Amino acid sequence: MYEKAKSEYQKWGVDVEEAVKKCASIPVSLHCWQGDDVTGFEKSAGPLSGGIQTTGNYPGKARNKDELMKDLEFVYSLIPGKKRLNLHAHYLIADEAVSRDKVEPRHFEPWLNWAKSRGIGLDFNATPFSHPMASSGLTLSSPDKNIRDFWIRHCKATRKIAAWFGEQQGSPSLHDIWIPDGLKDVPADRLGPRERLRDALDEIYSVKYSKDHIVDVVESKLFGIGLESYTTGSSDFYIGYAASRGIYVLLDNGHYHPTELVSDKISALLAIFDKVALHVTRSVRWDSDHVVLFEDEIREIAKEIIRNKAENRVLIGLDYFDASINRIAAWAVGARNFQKALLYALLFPHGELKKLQDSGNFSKLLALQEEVKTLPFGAVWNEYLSREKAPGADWYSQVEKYEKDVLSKR
Ligand code: RNT
Ligand code: ZN
Repeated sequence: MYEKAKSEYQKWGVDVEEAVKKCASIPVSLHCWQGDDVTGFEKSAGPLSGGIQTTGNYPGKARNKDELMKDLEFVYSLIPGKKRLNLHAHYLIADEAVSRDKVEPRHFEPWLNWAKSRGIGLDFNATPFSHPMASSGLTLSSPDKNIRDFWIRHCKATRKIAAWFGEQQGSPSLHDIWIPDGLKDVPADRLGPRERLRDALDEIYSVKYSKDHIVDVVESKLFGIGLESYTTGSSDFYIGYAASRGIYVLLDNGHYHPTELVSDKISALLAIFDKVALHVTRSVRWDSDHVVLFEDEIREIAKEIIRNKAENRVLIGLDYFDASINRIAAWAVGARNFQKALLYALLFPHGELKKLQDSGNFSKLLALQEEVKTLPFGAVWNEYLSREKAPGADWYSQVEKYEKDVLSKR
């Protein structure tokens, strides 16, 4: 079936062997937080807050670093392609309680060793939510200088850790700042919080690191639960901020109005910035962070990465958390689907289609784009899985076994 598929794609000028090889080389950062509903390992871990929410109470979630690492190892074995791991600051490993503004590289040494021995690069996130100092809904844009300073110290500490990862692992670590800051009801001052956020970020980024070690990004949002009327870190704010400060933006496709598409934003940013980062997710009516599907917008995002030859410029990460189903399955379904989207995009005759657009032949362009959709993609996907030593469509039986042997005993 693979040989047959290859010759079908050949007719469209698509080199399938090349596509399969390329797909295996594009790094995708798996989010650690699907494994435990964004809880983390802090001694005083409280409920998830900051306008985001996991729903569901499926049994078997990872309760400590050993369980999370074990689950990740299993999940990685179910997914083809080149993997990274995206950690949050509250996944620190320490015997004692450590204040968020005092996290240090040594608290992440076990993670680095674990990742290095598996050839996995680490990415990192500041964690300015699920914390008493974030209980007002305002962190870096708070009017309270104590609160702002606390989170400035936190973000400086997390950037230091990311830069250390980058140095140790030989590939830059993506450092993402997302803050929940916003207001539930009609603001009396919209500019003040944004000016405070700007100044806080300036203070955080005044510490300079090599670009070989860290890639700094800021992640905007539309609104959070309980913070519906105003978001300090809006898209406009961060694009302007990043452009003027020589850093980058991260696009989370759950963070826009329902008819705004991240697939369209990628090229808008690539025309201006040399990099853009992604959080790939699925929002159902709101930023619900449902498991990623193999659906139109996800394929379109992948096409934008591939057809612009931007696989080294678009830093891909996943970001969703579903606690209502087996968490391993949630991780694997979403990650396998994004792999599918990448491979699907790599099998598109982009050059031909672009020529049709540029020559104004829009009838043929429409006709061919629709024909490409039914080429024998499944046969190539199966071949890709077997070359990557990842299981085929029967992978779920392994999850059932893991659930019986491991998760059900927790
Ligand atoms: C929240 C952002 C953010 C978080 C993670 C846990 O809306 O998407 O990226 O999901 O940092
Ligand atoms: Zn996100």
